[in-house]
Amino acid sequence: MPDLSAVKAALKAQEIETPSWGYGNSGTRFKVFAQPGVPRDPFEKLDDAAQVHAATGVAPLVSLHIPWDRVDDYAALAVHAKERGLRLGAINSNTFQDDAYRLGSVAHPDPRVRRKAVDHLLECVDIMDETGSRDLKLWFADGTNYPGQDDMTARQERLAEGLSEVYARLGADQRMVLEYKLFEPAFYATDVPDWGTSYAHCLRLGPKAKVVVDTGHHAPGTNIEFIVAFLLREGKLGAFDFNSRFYADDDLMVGAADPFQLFRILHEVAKNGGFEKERQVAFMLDQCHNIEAKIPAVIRSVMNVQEATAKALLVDLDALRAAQRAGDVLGANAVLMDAYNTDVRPLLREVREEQGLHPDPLAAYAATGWQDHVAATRVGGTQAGWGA
Ligand code: LRH
Ligand code: MN
Ligand code: MN
Repeated sequence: MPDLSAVKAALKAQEIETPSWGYGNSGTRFKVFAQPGVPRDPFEKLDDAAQVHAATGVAPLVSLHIPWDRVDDYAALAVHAKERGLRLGAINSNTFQDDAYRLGSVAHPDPRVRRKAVDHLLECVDIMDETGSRDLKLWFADGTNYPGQDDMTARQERLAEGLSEVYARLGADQRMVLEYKLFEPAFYATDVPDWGTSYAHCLRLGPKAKVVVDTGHHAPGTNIEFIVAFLLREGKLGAFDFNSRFYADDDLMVGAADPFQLFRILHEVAKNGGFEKERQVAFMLDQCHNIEAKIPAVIRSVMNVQEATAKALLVDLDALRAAQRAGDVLGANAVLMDAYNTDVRPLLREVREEQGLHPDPLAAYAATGWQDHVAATRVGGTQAGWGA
């Protein structure tokens, strides 16, 4: 059986990164429902993220999205974070919301548009220098809608060229993490559609380039844990963008749609050493809260990741391996299911109490009165960034 004190230590050491855009108003292309008290600028987003960290104790990092989180003074933003016990996490680039990007960004046929896109990515690295962020997170909306629209091979060439220019600009401790997505907004061919494409680019770029697995970016039925296991084996898993999906890139709370899938993913992480700090796997959320209250939704998401992590850490690996060696199909499956079916909530309550935290993060947050405070004092909250 796994050593319970080691499980607890791992749970206490876990760091989950929350997205600045999860605190802002968001919606679908049909409607954005504004909520009272939503942050009006990146400083206030950090104030909200600090509430999540205070309640859970495991969410000290916040990802930024540029230009949604553009400020005059990033060093001041980093100080603001530090004063609240937070650190600035990944800098997410945005090469998808400008009119110039109609035919793509780094893979665009026009070199002037490619220059603009690469310049934006370089600016993001400048921002990382100021915020102390380790990761540049890249996702490209690039692709084509119609067969024949552009040359797929030429687009790969342009993408590789842009990436290598940005890679060369990274500092010694900085990384580039490349996200893939099968669909949307391009509907015929996406330029980085899958982990294999991302992996191939990262491999050519070098050790500072790694793959991001966004759990909402696959075809239905994809075995995401296989991808995770493969990338960990190759030392190429850089980060997760956690969220849940029922249909497409739904960006719902992680662990809401399929907690079993989240467990299976985190089991591969646990088994393959992915929770070890030296592996530098970033556990980020990438989700939006369109109709539910935002801060409690982020807290719930953090708790869902913690619960799935606890279950993954409770898998009896000795028993699992013995059953696997013996060819005991049902026995091996039962070992996994035993861990998954364990109610880990009492364990997590204990872990939190040992950390000096309230055992119930949602109750802890509700008791702060923060929601009423911000609803009364913040007028005119900003949108998360899209859906206007
Ligand atoms: C693209 C994506 C990517 C973006 C974020 C807002 O679908 O997952 O990570 O930066 O959404
Ligand atoms: Mn994402
Ligand atoms: Mn997405």
